[in-house]
Amino acid sequence: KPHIYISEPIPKNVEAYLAQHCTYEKWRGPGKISREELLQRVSDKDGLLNFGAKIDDELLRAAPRLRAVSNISVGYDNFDLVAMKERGIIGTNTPYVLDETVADLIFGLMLTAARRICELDAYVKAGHWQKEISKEHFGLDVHGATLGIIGMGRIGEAVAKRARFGFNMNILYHNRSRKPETERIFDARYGSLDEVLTQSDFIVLMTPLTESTYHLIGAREFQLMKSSAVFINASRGQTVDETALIAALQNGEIYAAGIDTFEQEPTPADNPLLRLRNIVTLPHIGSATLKTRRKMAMTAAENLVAALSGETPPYLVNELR
Ligand code: 8YV
Repeated sequence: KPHIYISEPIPKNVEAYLAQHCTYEKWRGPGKISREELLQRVSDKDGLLNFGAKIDDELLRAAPRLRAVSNISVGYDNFDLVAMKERGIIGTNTPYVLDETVADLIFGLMLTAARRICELDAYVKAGHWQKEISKEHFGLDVHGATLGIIGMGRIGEAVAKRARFGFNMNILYHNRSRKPETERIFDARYGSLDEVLTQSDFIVLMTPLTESTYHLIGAREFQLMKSSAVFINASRGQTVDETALIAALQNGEIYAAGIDTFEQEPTPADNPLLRLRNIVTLPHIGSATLKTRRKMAMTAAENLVAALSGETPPYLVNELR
């Protein structure tokens, strides 16, 4: 049986499934496994069930027997694809199971930022609601507005579905390639990046992090946005220049933002972004419902078992095919 390392607590049924096919060691906490500990633990393993750790030369050198890394995530920007390919390491992810859950959260951020839900919740709880609420507390409508989606993958489409059919929004999108079927279903219009930035009331960034999307949204892009725009990022923090986001929110270049991901995670407590009124912040929980995280763990386990038994895993990442 292959010997694997489980670097994150997983549901019992997933562990039981893995036990049928592999021998394993697992991280028992407390907290997240440190880099040093992980490097030690993988030294005699054939496979790794991974939660966000960087899979690079350093780790691969520390793990001479390693044959497969299975991410419990759809994103795989943590894979050094060149280093993995060189050594023939199999890399897998967990698409599909989290699309609707992440889209729910994105909608939550849109509504929360536009209607100022967190800000006004804090206002009421602080006992400030002593007089009538007035214009200075009012927000923006989500329904009927124009939504610009940058990165029309599966999650982008799940957002478009909610926007088009639940909120009667007009959909504009930018993507590496045009998607005729998506345009037909959601009555969506394709535009250049700049067209999406200038014409949208809500901008949802949902691209994977790659060399070409690093800081895709920076000072120039925020300046192109409407001053009434609401910007949402639930992809990866590094797709946005966080310093430029802070400036845009402070200078009124945009109305508000909602973000689930930061350039550095966990974000430092003294990040100036956290002092701003017009931003809603979350600790990277896009896929974090009990049900979806269970499904992601099982999908990742199935990927790993298949990879280590010589089959093509269900979700081998494209670049490593
Ligand atoms: C992950 C995510 O759970 O799937 C992704 O890409 O961002 C989350 O759902 C998180 O990145 C941990 O690896």
